[in-house]
Amino acid sequence: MNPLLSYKVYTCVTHHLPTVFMCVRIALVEKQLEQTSHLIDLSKGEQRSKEYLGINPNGVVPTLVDKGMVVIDSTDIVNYLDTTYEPNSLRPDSEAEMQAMYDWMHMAKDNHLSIKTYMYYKLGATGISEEEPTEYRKNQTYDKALLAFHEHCSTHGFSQEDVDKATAVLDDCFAKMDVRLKDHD
Ligand SMILES: N[C@@H](CCC(=O)N[C@@H](CS)C(=O)NCC(=O)O)C(=O)O
Repeated sequence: MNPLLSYKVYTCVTHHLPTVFMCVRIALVEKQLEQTSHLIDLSKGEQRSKEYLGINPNGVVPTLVDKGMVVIDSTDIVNYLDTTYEPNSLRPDSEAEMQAMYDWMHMAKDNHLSIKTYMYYKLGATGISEEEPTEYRKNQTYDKALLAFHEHCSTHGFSQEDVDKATAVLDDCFAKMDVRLKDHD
């Protein structure tokens, strides 16, 4: 059995707390759930180890392992926690607001590669090293767009045009957030 299946939440060692983990952490606290964190060192590429790819085929954090159930992607983790555990529902009451909640969650998922493009460019990150792509390509069979992102990043890097496109997606998202937050606390 993959030894990582005995832990609970996989997060990462960074100098900042990634938003993808922050929302999972907030959900865990709201749902009054204990957690055991296991740190994955992104700077050492631990997220692409064979064992970690065995529980999260995308090779990213966070991952939740709950009673043998593996959930990947922060939005699905939050949704799983909220629908599985009773106290303090995180969901709105009306159908319309529920739909809006899912639209925001899907947008967060859809914007992921734009956020990554922007971050990698700004941080000058190279992602996968020259030796890694073959293994990663063999093991990461789940998210083709993410695979293409890493391959593009390790072979060409990002151009100003790539970053401008990513920035436009994020600007659009922030503009929608401004509208939504205008009349809400
Ligand atoms: N859509 C994913 C994104 C996860 C993600 O990209 N996590 C970053 C940390 S902020 C990561 O693991 N990066 C490592 C890498 O790209 O190799 C989620 O919401 O869980």
